[in-house]
Amino acid sequence: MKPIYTCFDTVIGPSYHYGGLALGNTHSLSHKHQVSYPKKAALQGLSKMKLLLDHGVNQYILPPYKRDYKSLIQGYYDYQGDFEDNLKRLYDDNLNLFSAFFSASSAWLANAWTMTPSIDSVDCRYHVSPASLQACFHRQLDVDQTITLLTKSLCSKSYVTCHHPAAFFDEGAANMIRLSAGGKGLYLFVSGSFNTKRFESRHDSRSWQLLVNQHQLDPDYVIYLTQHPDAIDAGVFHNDVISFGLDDLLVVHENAFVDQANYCDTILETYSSCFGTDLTLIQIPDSIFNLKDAVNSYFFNSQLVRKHNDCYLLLVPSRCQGLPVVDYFISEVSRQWEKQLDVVYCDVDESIKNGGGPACLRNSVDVFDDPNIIFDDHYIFTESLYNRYAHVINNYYFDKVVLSDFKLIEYVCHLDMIMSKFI
Ligand code: SUG
Repeated sequence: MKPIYTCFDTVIGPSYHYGGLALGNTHSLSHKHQVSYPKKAALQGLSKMKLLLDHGVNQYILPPYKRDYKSLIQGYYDYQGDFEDNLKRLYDDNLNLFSAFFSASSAWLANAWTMTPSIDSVDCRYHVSPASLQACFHRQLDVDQTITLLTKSLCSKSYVTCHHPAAFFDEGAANMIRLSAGGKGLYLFVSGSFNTKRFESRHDSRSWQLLVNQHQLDPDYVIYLTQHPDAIDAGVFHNDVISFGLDDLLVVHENAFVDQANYCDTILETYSSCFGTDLTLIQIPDSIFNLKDAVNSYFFNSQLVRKHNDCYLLLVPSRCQGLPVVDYFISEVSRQWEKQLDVVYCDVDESIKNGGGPACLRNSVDVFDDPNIIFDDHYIFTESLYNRYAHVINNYYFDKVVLSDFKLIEYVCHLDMIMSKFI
């Protein structure tokens, strides 16, 4: 069976705000405590899913992750005092923790897990590893819910093995690229470097080694890469901020990896020896588009998808419109790659202001069976689900939010009420 490229996104949650909480993420740091627009953010995310649906992509939608604000805050105060007072108290005592408790960072599903298809494993099962997200406390708070989602509702136990999160730093599929020639995958697993000057890295190579074993992947179809420390210091906190790829196309900034020239040769050679065909590798030179441009524009976070008819679609962040790099890329791709690629702009700018572009908002997997037997069909994105969720967002989400709004118990009750609409 031909693989069905399958995407998963969540609805961006109603408490969406700019907490400035994310390690090494210059967008999050520079928007710290600015006014946020949760309704706009959620509608942008939903429109991205609709665009993919309209292009015939197999898309799943998950409700926003739920946070039990009361337990988090009362737990912090050892259940002493009343919730209403403690809300205000935490805001004054520890603003970052307050923000972390209200974070809607589960929206960036690319970091939630890493899933590999049955064709790649010795036991012919799908495997999924929830990411530990240890680098940022506000993101770690979502891990249990990811485990529950994967084990109790989204995935079929008969086909999918769900592993425990690694005990090492792991930021999920954002640091993985799966190349292929239509069948088995060749994996690029990217992790951070130790010798950075400005920001610590967020992914430990040991997480990938563990995953390769647990998912029973063929070691001959795995390449480990290390992020260039200059890239991390420029704000490349995940590899999907500096490269993207799928099947026989790999697009990468010239300064993404340590020892890049040698590794690019290795990737090209390994691809040819695994599949007997050639990989198209496009390197974007630093001279036309430097690391700062890459981070500011989020060009490399464009979402590349394979459609049913084996044509490809690239959702490029709308803020890249007019940038020379897009013309450069389009001319290189049409010169070097034989497949058809449609390039479409997509506005998820509210999410990018927190460091999450089109590709960060989704997780994905190639499905080699009927997707309905692998995943719970409640989550299949349809026109009617689009209308239902758009209605909830339009009618109940706040237009504007500042962090101090969450000090009010009425606000917090309103968030809980919105969440109940998604069930
Ligand atoms: O972990 N931002 C997220 C963005 C994740 C982007 N994902 C990928 N590149 N795949 C992060 O840095 C900001 C939250 C805040 O500051 O309020 C945040 O968590």
